[in-house]
Amino acid sequence: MYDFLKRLGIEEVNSGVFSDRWLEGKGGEVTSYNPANGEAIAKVRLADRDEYEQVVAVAERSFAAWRTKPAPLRGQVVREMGEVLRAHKDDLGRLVTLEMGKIYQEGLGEIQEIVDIIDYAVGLSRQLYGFTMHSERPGHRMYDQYHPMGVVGVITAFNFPAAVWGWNAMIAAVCGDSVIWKPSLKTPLVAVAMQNIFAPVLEKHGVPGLFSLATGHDDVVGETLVNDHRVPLISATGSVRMGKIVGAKVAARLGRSILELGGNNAIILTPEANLELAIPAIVFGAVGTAGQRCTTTRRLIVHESLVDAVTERLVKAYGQVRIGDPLDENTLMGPLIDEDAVQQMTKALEQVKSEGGEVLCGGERVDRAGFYVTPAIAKAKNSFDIVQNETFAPILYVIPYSDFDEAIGYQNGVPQGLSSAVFTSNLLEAEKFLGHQGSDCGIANVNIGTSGAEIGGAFGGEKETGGGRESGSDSWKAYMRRQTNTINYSKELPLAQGIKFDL
Ligand code: UN1
Repeated sequence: MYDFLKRLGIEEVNSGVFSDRWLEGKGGEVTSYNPANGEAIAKVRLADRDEYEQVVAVAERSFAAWRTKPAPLRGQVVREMGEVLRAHKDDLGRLVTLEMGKIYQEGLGEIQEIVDIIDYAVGLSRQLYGFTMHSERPGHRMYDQYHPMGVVGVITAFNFPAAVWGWNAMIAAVCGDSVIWKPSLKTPLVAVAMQNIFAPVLEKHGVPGLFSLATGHDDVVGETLVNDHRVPLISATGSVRMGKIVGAKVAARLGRSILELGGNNAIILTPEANLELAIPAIVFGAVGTAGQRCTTTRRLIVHESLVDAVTERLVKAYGQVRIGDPLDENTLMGPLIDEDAVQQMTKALEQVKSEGGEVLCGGERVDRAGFYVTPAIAKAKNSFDIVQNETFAPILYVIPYSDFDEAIGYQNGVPQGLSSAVFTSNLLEAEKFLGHQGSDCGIANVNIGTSGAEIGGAFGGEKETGGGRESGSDSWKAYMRRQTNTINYSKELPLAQGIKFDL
């Protein structure tokens, strides 16, 4: 057991169930593996239904107490969480790397996203604005306000095992909500560590159950949480397949959901692109996090005049990507999460060939323990079935175009709509791409890549990406209930719309 794990409170066997204290975890256990060598790191015990019930009951009570604290005071508690997070940043970044396999710089970057969202949330706690409107009735005042909503269920994926919870939990906390976290069973230790470091702060402020943890199987914890009418909002990140199930179940009870599902993100490279910017952006976007971000660049829509030169440069750059132990600071690409991910990548490359594409480089398994592959580039058509689907692996499909409208058609011609980018120095192309007939994605960038969004913006996408928005801008509104208030300070009772109702 590494020393840094002990500093995060991780033991050989851990409970993954926290209400306002650690419960036993009676729903079996999972082993967390290090994808860099396939070895077991530690075990995590899971929630059974009774324990889930305990977690929800505490979350409801915590909400009832927490919502009475003025929002700026809630912000101060969140600020203190930022202090403990900063103190543990290196250890947490290392744990993200150990358990998920992204390189250490990216592990740190992920924790930094939570530090940043905390700073954002602290400022937000003095805002949470509603508008005031002018009433049509004399002696009346009308305004809208946002109230805390309740218990928020946060379901996260393995690829951002900490940050996605952080965006949700910190915003929910300043909004006055309590949070139940159901983490991925591939990365449960990160969740245990996060709970460990924040618990003393919450305890100190008398709300030990504000953030709780219900690690468990989908059919025990997942289903129950999603169907639970005591949880008015479910924020779920993961595959389109998962999102369709979660979205339908939450909608069936008329609950609310924030869905952040798959992406199929493209960069358009026009003849007026600055390739000195574009090439590193493409490589980072496609290869970073071993292609396991929802914002990963999966398609390169490139003008036909540039295809040969650009693919040559990319193949050369791919040959220089240092693949290896993600904790080694020279490494640029770590392993995939597990064996299944390697198989999915191999299958996708077989399929692109069978559909008539050509693999230009990569896709081989690296001969060492762990789940390492070489990143791949394949020439393809946008219409290929395999190109229409998100494969969570470092595969970049190169799709030539001749006319800019055709490029935008390809960009939009997939079921998903998360992130998109164009590289061009041509103002008309850039503006067209950002205009209403341009990119149909939730994120559209000019001269930067598709991944690595800042927390200050609203994060999420359209179509099968699910339509939810998390993180910055006014995403907080989804975590509160909205109320319109009209106050009559006159001595009359005028009705709206000029209606007379004389008794
Ligand atoms: C995700 O992959 O689920 O924009 C989130 C990015 C990161 C977040 C990705 N800030 O790439």
